[in-house]
Amino acid sequence: MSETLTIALSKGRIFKETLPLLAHAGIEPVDDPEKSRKLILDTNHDEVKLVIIRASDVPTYVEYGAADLGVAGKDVLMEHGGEGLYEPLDLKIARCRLMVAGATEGPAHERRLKIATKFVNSTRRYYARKGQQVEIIKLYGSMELAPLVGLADYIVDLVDTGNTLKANGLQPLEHIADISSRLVVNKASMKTKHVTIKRFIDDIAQAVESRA
Ligand code: PRT
Ligand code: MG
Repeated sequence: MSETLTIALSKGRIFKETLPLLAHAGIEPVDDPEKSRKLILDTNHDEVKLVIIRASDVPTYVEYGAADLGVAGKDVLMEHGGEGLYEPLDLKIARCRLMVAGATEGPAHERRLKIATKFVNSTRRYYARKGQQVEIIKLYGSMELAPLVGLADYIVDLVDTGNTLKANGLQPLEHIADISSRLVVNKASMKTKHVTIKRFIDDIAQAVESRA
């Protein structure tokens, strides 16, 4: 590789699960983002940098070309809208489900249901498709609390093991979407750095296959 490549990643589970895929493409970060305060990480290749940002900011960095590539959950991409990005590869990591959850299935309410979520756009689309009028209450985290304190009837959140819901007396009720992380690519980079990016995508695709 000779062209520079900037890859946007979030800390935590996406970083951890992306590392083995990058390793398969011969890319290894020099610093550990959980230990370092650096936001730009060098790798064993001078021309490849990792930028460490909030998960929900990854599509924005890639759309504007501040990063050539990124890894983002499908939940984040569904909220972002996915415009201005290519999404060439399902990495099959950080898997979970986007679900409606609540205390009980309960009788149909007379009044309009209140749904608390940070996934406002996906929630609006889901209930619109069902033809159900709901009031959506935007939260930034700890959605599980909302039904417990009467802020909302239901929540829309990501569920993996279901332990978080259970610990708060809630249960998964309706499945909205299966979620996994996707490789996203800036549209201009795909043209101007075609050979380098194509090779990178092929290497990562092979890594995904070999782990399937
Ligand atoms: O934390 P921060 O606000 O910075 O951003 P983030 O929450 O978006 O980042 P992060 O690293 O927590 O999640 C990154 C991505 O991982 C998400 O966008 C999803 O695509 C994916 N992912 C996979 C998950 C989960 N599994 C998951 N279980 N993201 C969050 N959770 C949370 C969920 O919100 C709930 O609070 O874990 C809890 C449920 O887990 P269980 O196992 O108890 O069901
Ligand atoms: Mg989180």
